[in-house]
Amino acid sequence: MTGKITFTMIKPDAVEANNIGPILAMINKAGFTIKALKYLSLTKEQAGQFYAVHKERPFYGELVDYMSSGPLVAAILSKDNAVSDYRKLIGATDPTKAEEGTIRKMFAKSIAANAVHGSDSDENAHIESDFFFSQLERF
Ligand code: IDP
Ligand code: MG
Repeated sequence: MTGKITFTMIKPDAVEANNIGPILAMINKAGFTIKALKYLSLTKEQAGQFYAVHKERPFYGELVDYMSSGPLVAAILSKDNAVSDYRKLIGATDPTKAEEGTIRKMFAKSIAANAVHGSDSDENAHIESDFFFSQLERF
């Protein structure tokens, strides 16, 4: 069995559009269990730290501004093959390329404001979960 957890955020655009509930419902319906959950906003510095791997990419400044622009929901999700199954559920980074029925196809506004984050590897799922949650906050 590979990777039982993944990390997600419901990004500020989806929170603003009142889509926290519908997105969490899709996550549960797809068989993921919520192991940790919080509602918070990031400072620019925290958003920059979270996305530090993208520092050299041209959209980094825009991404940091956007991810610190309003509250978001952070969560740890559990399921067999959590990382790859969740990437399938959210769809492509660019919502115009995301498949029908995916979270990004349904809820994303643009390639930057694309509704949700999903970890890209088991290693990053753990690093990202540790960025947001202590052991006391996981069930
Ligand atoms: P992912 O979220 O699908 O893993 P990444 O390539 O890791 O995509 O990019 C991280 C985030 O950066 C994306 O979710 C999106 O919010 C933003 N992003 C990616 N590519 C672009 C772009 O070309 N323009 C603006 N923002 C982008
Ligand atoms: Mg990524």
